[in-house]
Amino acid sequence: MPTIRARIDQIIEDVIRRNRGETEFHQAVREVAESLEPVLRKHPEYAEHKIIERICEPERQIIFRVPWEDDRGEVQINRGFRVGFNSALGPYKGGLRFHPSVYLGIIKFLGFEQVFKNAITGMPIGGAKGGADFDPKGKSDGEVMRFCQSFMTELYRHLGEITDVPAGDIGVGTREIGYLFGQYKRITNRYESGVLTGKGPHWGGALVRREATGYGLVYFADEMLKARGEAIDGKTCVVSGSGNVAIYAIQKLQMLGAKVIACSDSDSAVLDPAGINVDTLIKLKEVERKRLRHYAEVHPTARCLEPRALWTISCEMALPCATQNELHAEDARNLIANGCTLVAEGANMPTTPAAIRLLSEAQVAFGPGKAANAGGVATSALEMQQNASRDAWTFEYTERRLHEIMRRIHHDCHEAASEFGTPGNYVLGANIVGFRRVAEAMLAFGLI
Ligand code: NDP
Ligand code: 2IT
Repeated sequence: MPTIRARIDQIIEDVIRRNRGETEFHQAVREVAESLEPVLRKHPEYAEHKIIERICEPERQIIFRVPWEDDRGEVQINRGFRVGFNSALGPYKGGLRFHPSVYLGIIKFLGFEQVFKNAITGMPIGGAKGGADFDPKGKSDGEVMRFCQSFMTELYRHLGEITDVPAGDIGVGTREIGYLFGQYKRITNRYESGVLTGKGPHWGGALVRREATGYGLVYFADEMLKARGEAIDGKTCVVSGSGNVAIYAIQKLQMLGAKVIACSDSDSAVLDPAGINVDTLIKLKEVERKRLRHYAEVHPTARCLEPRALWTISCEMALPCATQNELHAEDARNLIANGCTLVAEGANMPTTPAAIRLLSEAQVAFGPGKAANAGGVATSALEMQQNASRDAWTFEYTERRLHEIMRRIHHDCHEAASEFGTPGNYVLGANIVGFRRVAEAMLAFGLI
């Protein structure tokens, strides 16, 4: 019999061999698998039934051609993806990413993470992810609409409110969800509200879904601080990105009394010692769809830096909210040297493994995305619940539900880390909570 450690190493090796070149997927699997050694020791039945091996193999992977016509009448071709990773706990659930960097390895890493994240929410949702290598930047509304219509013309046959329910991610917001929903409705002859989440509030969307990931992230960070006898009020923060997650994280941080002095996009970081103005961010990024550097034209107190210079700014809290592997070991060293005591991930896998190690060694509180950014998908599940009951809740009630969910997620991850002898290790806590819930359901279902 191989030791548990050898068995885990073999699982990782097999994933690398069978999914060649998909480096982000390998990284996500390694991070989870390596933390599960104590769980397999406690639950030999998980190893016996090859639960980790089965979880690492997506239940289904769909890859399809997306042809569309640009404004000049030229034919364009993109590649669309939907990976239904695991449906042990509910219908496939997870966002769609439209970004030129998208390929199967990115969608699989995101889908894999989503399985555990969704389990951690405690809601009845399985894990999935999808998207396309389409770049919405610089495209007209008409081009985005034609792309979304073509994308849905293939994808619709794989979806359904109790089969697979996509939502937004990078490059996919309410505008894109609108075009996708419109095409789904037209092709299927069904007003099936629960087939997509992140819809506009006037056509079946939940209030708070737009704010949910950012707000939830800050609620989670708040719980992490409370566990250390600290509070958000008065803390100086930097937030990377300036999209959906970043904007509403900044807004909630400010509501709780923190001072947010910097954010970024892929071209620049903006440092504004007077405090980032969220109204300007919303106008620039959501309404005008402009680059962040224009922020400094409106606010003379602000200056533009290189995007990566964000992590050299002195702060007490850092929230990476842009994309995967954006916070490197060198950035972690700078944050530690400058007095940062908390990092919580709004993005999926934004912190490299080497950076996580350095932060943990320096006793920086670290909130992994699977737990810290789960408020977005949890509120998607609340949207599904409202759609199923043909109801619409108030902003206040929905936000209260989100807040309770984030408190419970923190509590569960904190407890699990302590149960396995590593109090304060949220990476381990989150992986254990998520894995155990999926594993128990898979055991109950037999070999499927
Ligand atoms: P948006 O498209 O709204 O914003 C993305 C932001 O990140 C933009 O500022 C963008 O800058 C920046 N960014 C994206 N890709 C890169 C890159 N390769 N290099 C540098 N900067 C980049 O996306 P979201 O805010 O929705 O998503 C941000 C992160 O949060 C992602 O990791 C996503 O998976 C994760 N997430 C999102 C949830 C949601 O509900 N939307 C839920 C949970 C996690 P630019 O405009 O220049 O590209
Ligand atoms: O990464 C994520 O959790 C999301 N992009 C949100 C998924 C969802 O279904 O709301």
